[in-house]
Amino acid sequence: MDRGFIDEKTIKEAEEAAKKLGKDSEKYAFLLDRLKEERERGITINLTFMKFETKKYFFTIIDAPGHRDFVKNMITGASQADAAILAVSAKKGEFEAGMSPEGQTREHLILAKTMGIDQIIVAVTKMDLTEPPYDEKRYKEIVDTLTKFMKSFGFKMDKVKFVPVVSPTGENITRKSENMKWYTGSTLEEYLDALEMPPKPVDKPLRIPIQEVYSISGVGVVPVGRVETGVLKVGDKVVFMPVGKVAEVRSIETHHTKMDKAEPGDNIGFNVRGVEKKDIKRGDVAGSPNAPPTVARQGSGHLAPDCHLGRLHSGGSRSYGERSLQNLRAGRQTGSEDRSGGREEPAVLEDGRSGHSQVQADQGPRGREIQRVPATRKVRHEGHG
Ligand SMILES: Nc1nc2c(ncn2[C@@H]2O[C@H](COP(=O)(O)OP(=O)(O)OP(=O)(O)O)[C@@H](O)[C@H]2O)c(=O)[nH]1
Ligand SMILES: [Mg+2]
Repeated sequence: MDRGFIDEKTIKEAEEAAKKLGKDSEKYAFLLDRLKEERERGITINLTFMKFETKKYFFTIIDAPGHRDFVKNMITGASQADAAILAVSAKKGEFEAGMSPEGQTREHLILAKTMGIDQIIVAVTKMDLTEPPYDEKRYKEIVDTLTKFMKSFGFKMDKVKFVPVVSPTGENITRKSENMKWYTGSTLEEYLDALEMPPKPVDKPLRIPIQEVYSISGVGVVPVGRVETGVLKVGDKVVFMPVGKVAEVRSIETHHTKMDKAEPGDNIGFNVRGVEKKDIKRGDVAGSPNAPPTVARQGSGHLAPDCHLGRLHSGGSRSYGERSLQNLRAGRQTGSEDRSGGREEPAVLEDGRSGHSQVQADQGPRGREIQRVPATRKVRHEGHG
């Protein structure tokens, strides 16, 4: 807001909605939380994408939910991020809750690491609500606890920054705080500018994992996703896998701005002619018909069962709502990063551990001959898997 990327009208609208619900203190949260349920419950549910520019970069902010009920959306958001800002409350009891065994701060750090995000800016928020306010000792305690935990989880701490902030007033976000003279580090905005830009693999074949598909009246089908590799241009033909349908790209947009081509890292919506909305789904991948995304029934990868799923057995099976991961069958685990320095090929990957597994889909990827699993089905635990 301090940088003028949110217009007056949007700010007014958020303020009024907050007033109406008697939640004046949440007017800024309402800028990103726009669903009725989000505003009533005072939590983020959906992902919100918003553009933002610093002196150095054009950012897409992905606001992701912290609440554990919506962790699936958080994972989708994290999968598209190059870096993360983790907001951690300094308020008495709130930090402790986040770091408890079931806590959300703990879970978000584990997920960020699992999704390959190593650049993290930890914003220690609510510094105005510490006892006493703006307490340096409380900040240091939080930094120490998080540093220990993150180190044990394999984060390289030279890529992790900590900054004490007060969100509603913007202290240490866009300007140094008068109330925290003891803090000598950079502002959050300066840390954003110091992030390292990941390489842009423009020479690789086009791959756009689809996050959502819209059908907009007067426009047509608009898949949304982030370009991971390659380049997409207006007029190009694209193929959506696994359905295998080819379509033509009529326009590309990022944050309501038209563009002629999109490159790795760009979050885009692109209007296509030649497919229907029902043909494509979250989790599908768009690519060039000359070098289409391949579809496999078997593969190997680094798996990290999290506390929602529990243990993962060799030979166990598990089904997922997202059909790209239907009924994974864990094969032999070929390695392990068991933090207790455990066995090479354990039969079970426990919660909190990770290891290389060979996996196989019981059903083939979705084709016309294969029954579709309803998208709303929750992650389910089968047998003892
Ligand atoms: N006093 C004070 N209040 C804050 C600060 N940061 C956030 N809040 C308040 O805390 C409440 C929750 O803030 P949100 O921005 O919704 O928190 P969030 O992390 O996005 O929450 P989820 O998206 O639901 O995980 C709101 O009422 C904010 O105004 C702060 O630094 N100081
Ligand atoms: Mg939120």
